[in-house]
Amino acid sequence: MIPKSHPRYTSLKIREKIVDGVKKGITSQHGLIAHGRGEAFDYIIGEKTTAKAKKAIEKSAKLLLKAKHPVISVNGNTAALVPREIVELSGASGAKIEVNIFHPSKKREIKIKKHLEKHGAKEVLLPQKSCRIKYLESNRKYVNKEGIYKADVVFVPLEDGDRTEALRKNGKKVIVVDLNPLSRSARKADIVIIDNVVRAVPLLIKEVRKLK
Ligand code: PTJ
Repeated sequence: MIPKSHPRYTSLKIREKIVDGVKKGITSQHGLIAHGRGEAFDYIIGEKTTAKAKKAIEKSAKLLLKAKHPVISVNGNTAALVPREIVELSGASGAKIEVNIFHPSKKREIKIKKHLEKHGAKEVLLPQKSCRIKYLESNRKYVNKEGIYKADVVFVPLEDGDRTEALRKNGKKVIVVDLNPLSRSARKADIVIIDNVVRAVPLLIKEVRKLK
């Protein structure tokens, strides 16, 4: 139990969600390392949403609402940190939810899907081996025909490397949430929100609802 009086209470509670995600088989062990990196950047920005991030959130809400086939891409870390919020964002924006993970595991994909359903998702798409996007070698190339494959806008909360670039080469607009402004995802996105997903996604839901 973390005492509420602990000066790092919020940060430690978020960390606990990731550890829980690993225990449940939703988050990969690599997700713990990724989270640590994010924490370090969050510490530097004062663990607050910056004015620049707020502007990016406003632009993202507009882009999501303008899209014909928006999709929210969910990995093991996002599923552990903001499952209910992902479902809410999907409901508010009309974006589909699709599981897309870097470290291949059919079992984990299904666990993420069930976890999101437990939090209210009606439909969660899974990647299909028969359907892939171009310009990508990793497991992230497998997508769902009704989801990322035909999406015009993809919302990508925190992930590794080169997929943002590949998605763009496949003709999609990409919104990224990443605490590291130097990451490939952050640099290659159409819109980048430099913020923690635990703060950015609730603000994005609010903005989408306001615009609607
Ligand atoms: O579930 P999988 O198999 O798809 O794996 C997911 C991870 C995140 C493990 C995988 O994509 C990975 O290894 O990512 P990286 O290369 O460690 O990059 C993760 C990025 O997310 C880094 O730039 C971190 O700074 C950033 N990050 C971590 N936690 C957060 C974050 N950005 C926003 N909010 C966070 N909570």
